[in-house]
Formats: sequence, structure tokens, C-alpha cells
Amino acid sequence: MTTVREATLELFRAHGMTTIFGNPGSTELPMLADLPDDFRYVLGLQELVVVGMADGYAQASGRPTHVNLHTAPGVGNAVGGIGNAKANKAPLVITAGQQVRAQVTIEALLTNRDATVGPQPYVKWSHEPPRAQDVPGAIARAIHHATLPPRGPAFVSIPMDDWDAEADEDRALNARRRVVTGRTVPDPAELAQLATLIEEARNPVLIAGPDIDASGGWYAAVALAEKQRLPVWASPGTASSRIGFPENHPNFVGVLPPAIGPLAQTLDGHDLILVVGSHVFPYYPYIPGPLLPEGASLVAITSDPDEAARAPMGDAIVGDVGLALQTLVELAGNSDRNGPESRPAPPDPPEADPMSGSAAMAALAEVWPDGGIAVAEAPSSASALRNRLRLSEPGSYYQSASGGLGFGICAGVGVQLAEPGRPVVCVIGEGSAQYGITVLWTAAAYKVPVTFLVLRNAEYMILKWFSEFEQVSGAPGLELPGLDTTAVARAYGVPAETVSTRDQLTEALREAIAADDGPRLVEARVASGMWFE
Ligand SMILES: Cc1ncc(C[n+]2csc(CCOP(=O)(O)OP(=O)(O)O)c2C)c(N)n1
Repeated sequence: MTTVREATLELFRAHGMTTIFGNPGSTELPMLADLPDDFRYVLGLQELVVVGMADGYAQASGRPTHVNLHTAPGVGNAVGGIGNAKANKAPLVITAGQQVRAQVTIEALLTNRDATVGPQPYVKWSHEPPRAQDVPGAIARAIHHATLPPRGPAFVSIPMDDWDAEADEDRALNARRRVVTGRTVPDPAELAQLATLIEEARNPVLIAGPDIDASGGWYAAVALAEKQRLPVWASPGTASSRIGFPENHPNFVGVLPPAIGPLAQTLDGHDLILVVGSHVFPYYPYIPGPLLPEGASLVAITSDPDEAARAPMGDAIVGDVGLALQTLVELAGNSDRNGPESRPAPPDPPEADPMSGSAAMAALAEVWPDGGIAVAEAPSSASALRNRLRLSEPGSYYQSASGGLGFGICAGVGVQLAEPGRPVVCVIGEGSAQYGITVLWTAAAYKVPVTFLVLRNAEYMILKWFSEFEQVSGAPGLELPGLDTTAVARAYGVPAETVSTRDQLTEALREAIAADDGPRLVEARVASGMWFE
């Protein structure tokens, strides 16, 4: 007899899903009992952490990734992370334990009441199978939902007595064998028309979004920009959750501002705005103005029908971003337009103790390793980071697409697990770090050689900046006095030190990045302020 559990483990093997990110409870133990040696269980100490690690792992590996959560309270803790994963289009297959079937209706302890509702609206599909025999098929369906475009989390609640039940072998075998793919080339006639529009435009511009990287369209985006001499902006704000175009490329002109008025003003003079692989646009804050510059039209290419439908302006073509770009490169000729002017290098920041956020990012740029990956959640230094690192390889940058804190510090560990050959540096505000701080234990316990750079300014700086913008004064809760992240790190087993000048930081980072026996944490004391360059 094959059990539901055996059939499900075979399904996970067939999809290469042998790493499980989880936090166990008694309702999950039957699935985890005697986990075979070819499976790896990565323990996170709180569910937001579990999901954040899995999110980073799924994005960096491009593979569906299994998250196993404890029934109602575990899923509840995870919801913020699931919201991030949906915005990040991370293909997570989330399973959670449930009370035994005989005790669900009477709502015995650990019943996940209305289990499928809990993670809504952040999952693409949510299900509790009606029979134990349906578990492998339900998980297979969740895998397909998670990986079909747009990628994102799918959820299955599994009563704990299902695992030892007898599987329906024919169903399980067929579920395991199915290959479901969803990369579709957009309508060739639409693409041909778009190629002509680009060629004939007087002053077209490309907005590069995160799905260029996720879809493997990076080199095609570069080829299109070079052929058509397009200036390239990175998509604004949280739509810059991944980098879609090399930021040291002569055609790259910067990151768009995220509010309506300034965004349209920045694009003034362009007659065709081509947005590729991005939400149009996750505006914030609200600074009204026209959506488009005078005389401009906009065309977006996205694999996400919802993104296409909800955009407030312009046309959209739905289909795989990488394949669309390849087709456009083939169709578009060489333009003899003048290319954009290259961006100047950022100025050297003045010496100071404590250093500025710009100086901290200059130190990081100085020691930036070959193949390095930045995972960022450092609000007041986010612009300085982009401007100084100018990351220029695929898969080099991750931040939350929804702005939900707690993603960065956890995703840094997941990205490093998925990319063991590339050094990961996680740049985190001291406030942001606390949302997922227990991930430091996982990093130490699993010897994940990620470098955490924590920027300590003793405040929620960006909220002070927003207070000014919103003309709010006297809001409580914006100061973080005495928050010693190095002491916390040491308690979790991560070697940590504090520095306050650029030179000290350069040295500390050089050592921390070179260490390959486990994580290191460097806390940089930085001055209060917003650091834009
Ligand atoms: C889960 C969650 N809670 C609260 C917020 C609101 N928030 C946005 S930025 C921020 C402060 C971040 O502080 P820190 O990481 O120290 O960075 P700084 O602004 O000082 O650079 C907060 C609390 C959020 N985005 N996500």
C-alpha cells in the first residue's frame, strides 16, 4: 500500500521540491515524521520568517518552493509574508496542518476554522481537499497555480490524519507525471505593431520592471535598448523589487519617482513609453498630476492579466515578458537616434562620524564582490544603495514589491541558500531588521554565509520624512533608542560588530563578505537623514 504521505513526497521529488521551509506544530508532525534524507528542512522560528526565507529562495531559484506552516496561528503569523510573496510573484506552495477530520466540525483545539479563508486574498488558490486521497492531487494543483503566470503563493490545508491514509495510486501517479507550462508569446500581430511604433517614435523610452529578470528577459532588454537607443528607467518604488536592466549601462538613466505627478514630469518629452514587466505603477505617496506627459502614449507588456487590467492609462499586451522582448529584438531594426547621456558617478560623500547613509553605501560599493547579490530593506538609504552599487547582472537585487517589512532580512537567507556560489549582502534598516530578526538563528544554525549590513540611525527615519510630507507633527513611535542589533545577533550565534566611519565599515564588510563559514552581521551607525545619492 502507498500512503498519501509517500505519494506526496514522490510528487515533491518529481518537482525538485526537496527543501521545506517550515515551523512545525503537532498538526504537521505526521507529515514530517522520519523525513527522508534527500529532503532538507529549514527551520524558521516564526512564520513570517519561514515565508520570507522561502520567498527569497523561490525568486532566486525560479522554482516552486514548499512552505509548511502550523494550523491557524501559524498561517495567521505568516499572512504578512504571504502578502509580500504575492506582490513579489514568488511561486510558494504553502501547506498547513489541520485538526483530524473527525474533529474539525466540532472545532476541537488546533482546528483551522475556515482554513481556506485565512490566507486570502494573497493566495492564487486556496483549498482543503475533501478526501485524504485528494491530497497529492491538491498539492499538484497548488504547484501549477504557483508556477503559472503570474507566479504567486497557493495554499493547501491538510488534516493531520490524511498522511497515513491509503493513496489512490492511479490519481497520485498521474498527478505526479503532469507537466504544466504557461509561458505564452503575446499575439505576434500586436508585437509587430509595437515594434513599428517603437521604430517610428520620435523619442521612445523603456521602463524596465522586475519581471524582466524573473522571466529571463535581461539580455533581450539590453539588446532592444541598444538597437533602438532607448533611454531606460527602472520602474518606480516597490515595482523595483528586482532590477530589470544593468544599472551601469550607458542607456540606464535612473529609477523613476513613484508618485503620479513627478513620474509623468520625469518622462516629459517622450512620445512612447514602453513599460516591460512592471505594475503600472504602484504610486506612493499621492502627488496628483496628469498620468502621462503631454502627447505621450504608453504600452505595457506583462504576463499578469490583473496588472494589465488595473493600469489607469495606456495599452497593455499580456504574455511572457522574456519571449516578448526576444521577438521585439528580432523585429526592431537599428535606430540612428541619439542615445541618452550617461549618468555621472555619484559624488564622494564627506567624512563624518557617524557616517551618512551615502557613505555607508559608498563603502559597500568599494568592497562589492563579483557576482554579489543585494537584498535590500533600508528605506532611508534605498536610493543611495541603487545609485552607488549600480548592479548589473541578472538576479542581483531583491526587495519587497509590497513594502511589507520583514521580507529583507529573511529573504537574504533564502536567496543565499538558493545561490550558494554568489555572495549575498542583506542591507537592512535597524527597524526593518526586527520584523524578521529570529532569522539570524536560522542563518547561524544552517551556517548560511550571508552578510547582514544593519544601518542604525536610532529611528524610523522614513516615517519622519513622510510626517513632513503629510504635514503631520508629533506622531509617537518614530524613535528607536538603544536598539542594539549586534547583541541580539550574538545571542542567536551570529558574530557581529559595530562601526561608525566609512573606513571602519569598508574593512568590516571586506572581512564579513570573505567569511564563508557562516553569517556575519555588521552594524553601521549612520546619521539621521534621507540619503538619495
Ligand atoms: C510590516 C510593516 N509594518 C510597518 C511598516 C511601516 N514602515 C515603513 S518604513 C518603516 C520604518 C523602517 O525603519 P528602518 O528600517 O529603521 O529604516 P529607516 O527609515 O530608518 O531607514 C515602517 C515602520 C511596514 N512597511 N511594514
